[in-house]
Amino acid sequence: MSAARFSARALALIVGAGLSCAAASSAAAATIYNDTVGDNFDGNTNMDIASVEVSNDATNISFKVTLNGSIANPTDWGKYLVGIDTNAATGDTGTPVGNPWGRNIRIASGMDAFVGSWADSGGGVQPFTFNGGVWTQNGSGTPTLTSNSSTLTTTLASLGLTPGQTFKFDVYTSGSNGGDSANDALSNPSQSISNWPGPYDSGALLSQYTVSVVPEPMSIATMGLAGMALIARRRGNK
Ligand SMILES: [Ca+2]
Ligand SMILES: [Ca+2]
Ligand SMILES: [Ca+2]
Repeated sequence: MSAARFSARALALIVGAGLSCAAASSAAAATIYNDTVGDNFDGNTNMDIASVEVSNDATNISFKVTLNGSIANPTDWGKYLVGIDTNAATGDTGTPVGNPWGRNIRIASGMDAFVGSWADSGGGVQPFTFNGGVWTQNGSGTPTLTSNSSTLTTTLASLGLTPGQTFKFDVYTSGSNGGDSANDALSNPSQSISNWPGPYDSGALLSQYTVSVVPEPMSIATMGLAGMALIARRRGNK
């Protein structure tokens, strides 16, 4: 076997392995965070977080919120919220309202991004970022609903997030009134509040997620083409 032939074969194996890895990793990685069941103050099972699964691909991030009971009509009035803390030195530190939805919920280290969502009438998802004193809503979406879960999907960009970034967050259930607080908080295994207005501060009880670095479909294709071109060129030079 000539050296040129060997290196072309080796390169083909390497490119092939690279493509396999890229194909596998383009499926979203997921992290599951479990909460105590039965820890919410009012006993409504549609307010009781059982777990939250976070995943992302190159463009989007998803929070699948699973509740301890039905969120379908007539218990479709729940609001499912995500508070994100990307930097301990920035964010909304308002008291008791540290979010764009007027809820009596805050993160002591400043909420930097927020997702508000509801399940009734087909549901809705609203992503926000906080930038030096003002909350901005960055588009809107629709949750994927099952009888006991709501998956909130939005772009990484709509929350100011980038691949490789690690952030802290909490997920809250809340009611229909503007001043309602966190009936349940994912990152607190004990009861969060004792009445609807709360207030609630996640404080240091936060979860953590690192945005997976996933190749764009275009870069996978480019990598494959570049590899094949290199092999063809080497074969031609043999
Ligand atoms: Ca719970
Ligand atoms: Ca912050
Ligand atoms: Ca909890």
